[in-house]
Amino acid sequence: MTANEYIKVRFGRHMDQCTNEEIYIGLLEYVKDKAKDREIKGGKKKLYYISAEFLIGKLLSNNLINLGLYDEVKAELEACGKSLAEIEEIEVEPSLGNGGLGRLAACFLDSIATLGLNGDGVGLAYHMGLFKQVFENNLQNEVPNPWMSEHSWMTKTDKTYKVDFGGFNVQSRMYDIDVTGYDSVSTKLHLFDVETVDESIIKDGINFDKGEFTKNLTLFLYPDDSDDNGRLLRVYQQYFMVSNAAQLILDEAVEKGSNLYDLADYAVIQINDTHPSMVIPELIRLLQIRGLTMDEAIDVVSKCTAYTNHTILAEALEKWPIHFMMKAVPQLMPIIRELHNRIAKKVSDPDVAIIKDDLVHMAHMDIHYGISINGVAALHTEILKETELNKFYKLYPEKFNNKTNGITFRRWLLYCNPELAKLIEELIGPGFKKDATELKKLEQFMNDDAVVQKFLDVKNTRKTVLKNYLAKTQGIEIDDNSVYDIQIKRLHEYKRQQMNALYVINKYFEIKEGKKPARPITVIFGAKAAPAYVIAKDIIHLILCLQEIIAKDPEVSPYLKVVMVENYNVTLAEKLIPACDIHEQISLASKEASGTSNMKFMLNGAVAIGTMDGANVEMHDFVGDDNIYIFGEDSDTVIKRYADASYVSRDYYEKDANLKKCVDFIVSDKLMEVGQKENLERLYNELLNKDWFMTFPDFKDYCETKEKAYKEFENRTEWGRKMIKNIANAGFFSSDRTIAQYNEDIWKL
Ligand code: 26Q
Repeated sequence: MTANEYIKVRFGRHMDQCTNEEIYIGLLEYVKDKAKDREIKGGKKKLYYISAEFLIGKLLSNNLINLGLYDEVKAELEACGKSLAEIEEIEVEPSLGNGGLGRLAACFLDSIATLGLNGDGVGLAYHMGLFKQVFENNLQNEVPNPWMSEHSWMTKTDKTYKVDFGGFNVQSRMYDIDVTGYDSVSTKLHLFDVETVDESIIKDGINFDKGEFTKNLTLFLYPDDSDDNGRLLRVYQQYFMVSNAAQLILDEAVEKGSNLYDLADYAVIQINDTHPSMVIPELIRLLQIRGLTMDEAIDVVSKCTAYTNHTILAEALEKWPIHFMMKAVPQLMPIIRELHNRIAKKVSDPDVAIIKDDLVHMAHMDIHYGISINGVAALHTEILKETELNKFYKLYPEKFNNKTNGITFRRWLLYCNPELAKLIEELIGPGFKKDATELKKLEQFMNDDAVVQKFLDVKNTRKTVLKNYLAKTQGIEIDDNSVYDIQIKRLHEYKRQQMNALYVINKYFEIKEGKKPARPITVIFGAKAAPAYVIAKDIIHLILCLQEIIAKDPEVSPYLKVVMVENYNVTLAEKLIPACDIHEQISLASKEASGTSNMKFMLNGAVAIGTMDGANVEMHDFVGDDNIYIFGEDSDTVIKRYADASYVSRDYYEKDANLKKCVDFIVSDKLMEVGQKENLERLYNELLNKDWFMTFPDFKDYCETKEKAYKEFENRTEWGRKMIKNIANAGFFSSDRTIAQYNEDIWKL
């Protein structure tokens, strides 16, 4: 049945007689039906990828592509005067993630299904995704971001579980989203909700009664990847997630014939950061209830779980106070103490203990009792082994391994940049869609100027698409003849958006002094800050103030434009990335575990300016010095600076007149005209007295490197070659490769 026929049966009318809403609903149901036909038959062993975040993005087009229906449906729509783009606008993006970790989980699900692996995702059905960001008076405001509706990709199942907390219990229900593999099977994302959830307790903005757990448990995704507000509620959420997961895992294993002693033959669990770590004690608890001894249960569970670390920021490693755990999940504490005691008997060093200073160290539990611990880029894994987790590495060298992140090329090339995908297919055939390493064949065209021009043409097309999109959706005018320089990621000091802002100030002064750039520059930011992360919000304020001042200044505005897009999300990323010329990957070396937007930009023919951090290091290995702009201190230098506490930001400020001028501008009268004194002064003082993420030592090199990049951008043909070099070497960063490695080394499905 075609989509048209389906819609006719569903609404009793031909597509051209239906509203866009009806067509959307019709297509959604049509796709769900098709996905069902492809459900994986399921082998004995199954992967459970448990994650507090799945940043899946809109699903209609993605599913159409993966099911091979995209062209057909697009044509059917066009035949009756409709466009798929219009229909897509009706779909609301479910923002069930903060950033990289959540989007990675979504890319992984796509690749798991595409490779035909027997693996499902397990997470939570947050009613409000991450907050919606609204700008007012150059400040970020947060408002609720509901996404669930009657017609949804989520299907209600009849699976319900009881989850016990200290003093009360709740009933859960499982909702499923089909995950369609590309030209392959479909698997599932299982999202659990509490039956008693109550949206009416949300009051003014994103506030609600934090004490009413049975009503608020699944209302919000935690918007904090940096501060520790609402921590107790987070423990409740995490336990709710893993108790459901554990019950599901045991049910499914038993159904397939497991006697529970052989659970490891039926289930492998990937723990995405420490948010699901309580699955270990919870499984042990449930196995004991089902008749195993503590010894037996620990032995069984120790063969089933693997942990992925996504951060080396010590403050982001989860440690829960015992009194929290006793209040929320008292039934787990005897088990956690037992797990702790067994280790303490063997290893006396308190640094590797599970319980220390009345805190439960989630990562420590994962490492002692799991089969694998991996970092997410080569440098990150090395740093874990050599510094952060060195003592664990010495205990269990065989458990440590690297799995460099990846992205799904279906969403981040075929869908978001069809013009580029088409050009690539014309040049090297369609093989790259299934085997990303075939992109390497593009290198043979690097010296063919006619082909190079075609890549430049595609980029220009996408720059115009972005220009029109921003005009229509955000009321922002940009010049598509300018160079698009883009930094999009969560707002965090270690990612150093503040350094990019200082660069903008530097450029503003240059233009004021008569040094005009060869071509106008458009600096685009997209970032949400955690609502309680004060300095992050001050940085947004600074950027928005700069945007206003520069736009209003006729001397500067023809040459420089700053744009902070509102409510940056997956949908916006899909428009920004194909249009980008230069992307900013400027984290302080050693701090960004991997980064994944860097891979998306590379695949879309943008050139990075970046530090030797995260996966940038591997990108540099592939493309060489001429095709990526590397600057700044390396991770060894940075790690040493922290170790000897030798960094004093004020010294740099006082020695470098240009830097001083830029920093002082933050608290200048000019900025105070449009900004808030309190915010700007706080940021200024933070930089001057702390600058914990060391923007000052890298600033000069950063400015010079950007000048070099802008200059080389003017040699259009040479730049086109750099673009091709990047695209041709992006194959390694396909999540199909990453997932194949997880399976080969860890899951063994
Ligand atoms: C922890 C405790 C309490 C509240 C919130 C959190 C929390 C929430 C989200 C901690 C961390 C996160 C998200 C982390 C994250 O997105 N990390 C990114 O993961 C990517 C995928 O591996 C990497 O590419 C990025 O480098 C890394 O920053």
